[in-house]
Amino acid sequence: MNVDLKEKGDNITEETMSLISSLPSHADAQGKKLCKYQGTWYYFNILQGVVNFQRNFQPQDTDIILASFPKSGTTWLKALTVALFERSKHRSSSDDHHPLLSNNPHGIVPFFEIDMYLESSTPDLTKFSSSSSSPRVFSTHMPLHTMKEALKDSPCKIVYVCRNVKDTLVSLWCFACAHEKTELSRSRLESMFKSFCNGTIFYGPFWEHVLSYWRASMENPSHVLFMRYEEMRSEPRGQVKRLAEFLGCAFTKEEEESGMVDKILDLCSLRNLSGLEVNKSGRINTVDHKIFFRKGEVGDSKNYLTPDMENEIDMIIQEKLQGSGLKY
Ligand code: PAP
Repeated sequence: MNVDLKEKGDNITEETMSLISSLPSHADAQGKKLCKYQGTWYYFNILQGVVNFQRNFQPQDTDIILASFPKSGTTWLKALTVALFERSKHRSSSDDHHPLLSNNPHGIVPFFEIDMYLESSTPDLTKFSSSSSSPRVFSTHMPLHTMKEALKDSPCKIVYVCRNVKDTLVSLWCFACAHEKTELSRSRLESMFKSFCNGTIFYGPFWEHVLSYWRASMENPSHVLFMRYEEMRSEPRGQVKRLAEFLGCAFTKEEEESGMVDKILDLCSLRNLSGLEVNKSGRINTVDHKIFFRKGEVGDSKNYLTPDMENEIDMIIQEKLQGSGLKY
């Protein structure tokens, strides 16, 4: 076993270390090591979370899994899903007991591999109740093929949110710099751009990720819902209604007439969530809640990527998605 693979503070078992030593690996521009497992690049500690999840997760038929490539709208999707299921319990969005007012969406809907299964192979799932009004809701950045065996043909519902690749890349860069409390540096953007394009970025290749969910949504639309961040921005009412229908909690006519759709959208808006005390000052793991909220603008990448960078990404995506029916 190669002990050098082990990074300080990581909870990696001997067995996983031995697995890692058999996998392709590389270091990112910061020197942090990643390995390629089942077609996807993971930091070593996160791979432990993936393996723990694969071995131990027991799905329930009513489970809901919110999936995404990082920086594609996960926080928003989590908030909307929580708000949809909580709406019967909280008539008013200013209700002090609403979970979104006292917790960040990531604290309410944990990631399998980054939160729940990172430190423990058998996390306590008892706090996740499943009742007819609120099923268990989890999230992940893993591609669908990595979850397939663990889900054991469960009819659980999976919602995938996808975002324009260039905006995703810029959002990732801004997040990384904010997390490390460094200035936005061009060299950092360029190195992330390279690993994004050659597929070696954390959770990459992007195209494999998005295609795993896209194909499943085409084959089985009642199992996988494919959403787009840009459509959520441009027609939020239609998209939140679509989400509610898929989740089995469609808005009633009375709810629509009473303005419930807009109430949920207001509660979950970037402006509202980022202004809440819990999101201005709290943190989850080592991440300040506030850095999950930035601009939320469609097309913001234009302000940072050069035309050459944009062309290169466009060409790669066009080539990789060819024939899939998925368009950007
Ligand atoms: P994650 O992968 O770390 O969970 P994720 O929430 O997927 O991050 O993506 C963050 C992006 O969503 C940020 O985009 P930006 O960097 O281009 O601004 C963030 O601003 C945006 N975002 C967060 N919350 C919301 C929200 N409530 N509505 C719209 N966009 C949001």
